Amino acid sequence: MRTQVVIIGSGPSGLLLGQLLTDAGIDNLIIDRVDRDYILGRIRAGVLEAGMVGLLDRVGAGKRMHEQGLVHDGFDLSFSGRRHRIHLKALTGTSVMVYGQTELTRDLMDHRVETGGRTIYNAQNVTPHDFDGSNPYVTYERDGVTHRVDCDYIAGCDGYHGASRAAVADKGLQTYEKVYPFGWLGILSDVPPVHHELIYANHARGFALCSQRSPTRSRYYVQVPLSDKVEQWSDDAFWDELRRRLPDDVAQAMVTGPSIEKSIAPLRSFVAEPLRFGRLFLVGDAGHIVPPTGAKGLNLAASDVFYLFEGLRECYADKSDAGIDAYSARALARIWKAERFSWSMTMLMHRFPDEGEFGQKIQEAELAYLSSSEAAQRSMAENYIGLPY
Ligand code: RFL
Ligand code: PHB
Repeated sequence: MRTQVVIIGSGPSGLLLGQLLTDAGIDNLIIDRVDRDYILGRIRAGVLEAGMVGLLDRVGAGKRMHEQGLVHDGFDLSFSGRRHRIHLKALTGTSVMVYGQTELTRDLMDHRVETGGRTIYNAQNVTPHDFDGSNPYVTYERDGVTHRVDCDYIAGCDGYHGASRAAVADKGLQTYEKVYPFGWLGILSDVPPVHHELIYANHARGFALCSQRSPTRSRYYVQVPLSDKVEQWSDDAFWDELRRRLPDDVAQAMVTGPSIEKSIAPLRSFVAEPLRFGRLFLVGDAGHIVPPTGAKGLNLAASDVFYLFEGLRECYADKSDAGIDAYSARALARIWKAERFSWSMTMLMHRFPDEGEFGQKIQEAELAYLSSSEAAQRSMAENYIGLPY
């Protein structure tokens, strides 16, 4: 089989890139190691920057997002028993869209089918080959048979544990990493959100986040030690702990109910450099991870996709390599700024076991400064709504 671009991974990065390429008349094939339902079972991101919203509109997959997504003009920081609103819209002129990654992925998958895009699911041992030369190809196994797909380029959109970054590990790849000593225990529940916007809470017992998916579905998180297991946390224990970390008025207004999903995600910052190896490109979580505190992971994947798509389009339409030559540096410039923001918001909002009372006092001082300085709020808002690309 032959195609122009093989995309490894059918997460948001792979699907968005595939649709942009299809719309530009560039043939592509997506290969994923699991199936559609498995991918749609992952509960992940919830906050979309305007850049991501614009890309979904551009590929014609934004209809349901505009019907069902929630436009948020701000969010609250909670600390010392009170709340302070960061007014995104007033500070930057821009809002964010709250729409679940699951729904966005479903929309992109459905649109791909409608527009004739091809996806191979349940492919084992997906492996990129010969991307250093001019005739790369990808092999995979399915039902015991090995298949080969020849192509011009390979986009590694296969997430943090994928095959693409593994294939370049011994080719001069440099990695930068910070692992945080805690995780987020998250639950999804069909109860109305406690507040119409998100609340990020700094509390002596640890961080908490009140998020949402719709007017009837809430997503909540609490910081937990890495040693905690999800089985240790009954729904009642989760709700009790969440309420303890929120101001009284919020805790009292909280509507609780059974969880429909519960999981623990470790927090890490990670960047791989460079993001291009000959005709293979690393895109999205395959190349970098941010802790979820700044809601940046999915949105960074979207800017990578945009830069790579522009480069590939120039290759085919203009016979120019300038865009793909610039891909790694352009993407990394934006990635590091989002890494900085995600790290700083993580440091500001979580309890660090080794920081002690000094660390807590510094956090309180920074939060007090934030609530009194419009310049500090504007800086936070500018990063939260997403830097331009
Ligand atoms: P994905 O979504 O991991 O998709 C990768 C796809 O590749 C497939 N795959 C393979 N296929 C073939 N061969 C292999 N060897 C393969 N290995 C893997 C997988 O099956 C999968 O289908 O990466 P992608 O597309 O780059 O998307 C990245 C986002 O998923 C991620 O950055 C966000 O979810 C991060 N994130 C958030 N981002 C935001 O922008 N806003 C948020 O509010 C936000 N909240 C979050 C988050 C991530 C979280 N967790 C669980 C890590 C909240 C949480 C709790
Ligand atoms: C979510 O709704 O899952 C969510 C929202 C904001 C974040 C992280 C996760 O910063």
